Amino acid sequence: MTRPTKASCAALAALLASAAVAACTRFDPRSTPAWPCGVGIPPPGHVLPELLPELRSPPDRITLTVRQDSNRLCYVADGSADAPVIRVRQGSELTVILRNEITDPAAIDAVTAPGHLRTSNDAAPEQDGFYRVIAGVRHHATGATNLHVHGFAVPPVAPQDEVLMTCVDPAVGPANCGRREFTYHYHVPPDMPEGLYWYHPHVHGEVQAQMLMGLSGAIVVEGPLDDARRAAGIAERILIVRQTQDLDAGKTQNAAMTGAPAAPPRAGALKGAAATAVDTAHELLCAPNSGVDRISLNGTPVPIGDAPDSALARLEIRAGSRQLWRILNAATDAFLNLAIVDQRDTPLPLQVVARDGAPRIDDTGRPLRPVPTTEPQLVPPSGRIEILVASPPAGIKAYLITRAVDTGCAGDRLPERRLAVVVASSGDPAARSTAWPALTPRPNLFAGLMSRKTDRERVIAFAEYPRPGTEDQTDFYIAERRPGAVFKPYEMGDPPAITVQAGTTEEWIVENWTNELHAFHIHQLHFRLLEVDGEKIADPPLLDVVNVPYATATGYHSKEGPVRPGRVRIKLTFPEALAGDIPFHCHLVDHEDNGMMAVLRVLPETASHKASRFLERRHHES
Ligand SMILES: [Cu+2]
Repeated sequence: MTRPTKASCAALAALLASAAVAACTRFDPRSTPAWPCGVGIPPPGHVLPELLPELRSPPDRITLTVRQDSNRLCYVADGSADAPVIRVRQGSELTVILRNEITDPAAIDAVTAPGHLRTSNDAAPEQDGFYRVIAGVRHHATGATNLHVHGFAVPPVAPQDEVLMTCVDPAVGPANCGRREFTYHYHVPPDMPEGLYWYHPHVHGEVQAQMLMGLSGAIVVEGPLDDARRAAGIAERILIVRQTQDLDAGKTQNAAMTGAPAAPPRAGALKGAAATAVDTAHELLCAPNSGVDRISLNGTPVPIGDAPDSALARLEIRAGSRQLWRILNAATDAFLNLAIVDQRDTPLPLQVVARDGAPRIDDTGRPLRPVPTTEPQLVPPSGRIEILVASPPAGIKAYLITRAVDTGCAGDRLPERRLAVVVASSGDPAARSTAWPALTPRPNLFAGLMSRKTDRERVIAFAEYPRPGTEDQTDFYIAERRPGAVFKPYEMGDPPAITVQAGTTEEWIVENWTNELHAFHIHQLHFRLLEVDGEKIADPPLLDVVNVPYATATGYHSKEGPVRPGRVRIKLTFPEALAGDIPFHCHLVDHEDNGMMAVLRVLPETASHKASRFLERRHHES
């Protein structure tokens, strides 16, 4: 097959003619010197390639090479630039050799380059009683990359999931990391929940750019549930939603406010008092939102607005049977709100069996029976959902859609979109009505969390302020609220914001003081979600990322202004096996890159602490 030259392709595409574009887009993921990230775009319904242990030699080893083709980046494995699904077994070893062959860091920098303002932004002023706000500075992309295995309960220590110090240098550009290749060795714990995880780069400051350019892939961690599922005849699909564009990258939004300006602090009353309040008067304002960002499903662009069914993935389910769909939201800032509907938009039931790689189980490890629901399922950026989908009734065409999401007045526009057509494939008369396998309870690493005593409660706040100066950019903050706290955007090398002892258990109230949604994520740990905006959650789910509702304007004035923050309450424990420096951050990665990140240090349990916990337990039991 002769391939079109890069120049002719670009020129033809630019000059119009859909036929010419089609000729240029014949999909071939082979990575070659001329086409490092392959050529063309995958056709709708593209099935992702898999790297199974039995196909690897040696079976526990994978090489991922990051290659670049102007403004695209790709993970190349076995010569293919189509990021592979990595499948591992609970309790097994996984080795990933990461090579960096990035040739043009400036192209990465350009993806999130800020615009320039005509009038400069002021810094948030210092005021008695309010947390001091320190401005951030722009990070220039270096082309260094690394690998985060999102959701993995492995230590935050090299050569496992360490992202604060471990990186690999580009082929061309600065050599800050001191190496162009790094070998990660992960010991997947036998009691890590089985389900859908994923990998992506985590070099602070350029995560968004590298992900938008193409770097992300799925990991399936298998265990006995998968054996039972296969035995029950339930087929599986892996669907990855990526984002390929962020129209607001680098842009500060400015317009009218949500509510009235904050009441000025009463002079004298707060004079000299330690800061205890969030300044809402100088926060980032509402934004009249521009366009709609592009997303893709398994690499195929998802249309905006009406599109023929032929532009969508066609997902067939054998009549009378069910499939397990493992769906990853690898978008940089787009939320998904998934539903399956018929042609008249009537929702069809689906069953949620897992979230964020954790099957739905109670605190003792007993599986919760999947319940059919027609409610749309919100999946924040980086979240995963695993659902059982029944074949549509005969003659009914269904759609996998994402419902519109209200992201707040400073957030992005997320209209409803169709992702795929769902049809029953014609008859296998012997089709069994497949039932989700019932399993014997198997406590995982986070079992028993709910019954543990809470040792401490903390309040963590999200805030965002326009960055002072004429660069069109925003500073984002995550900070523990304590008297005298200072809000400072995270920079590499910053000391830990919070230090805890391994073996302790805490509840965190995460507050959102901004006009848009944020997604709280913590590495290494799954937590239980207890409350959202004061409402208790039934069967608190085990998650590694949670949406935090935006703040709302209220009539009343407090010191913090006429604003009530969005709030979630989570419970988390810090296993000894995961001791180390654990990042937590917003997973709208532009926010993370621009400061909304911090580090939790988990100290190994001391002998005396262990002894006192033992005595405490004995006391409880007696
Ligand atoms: Cu955020």
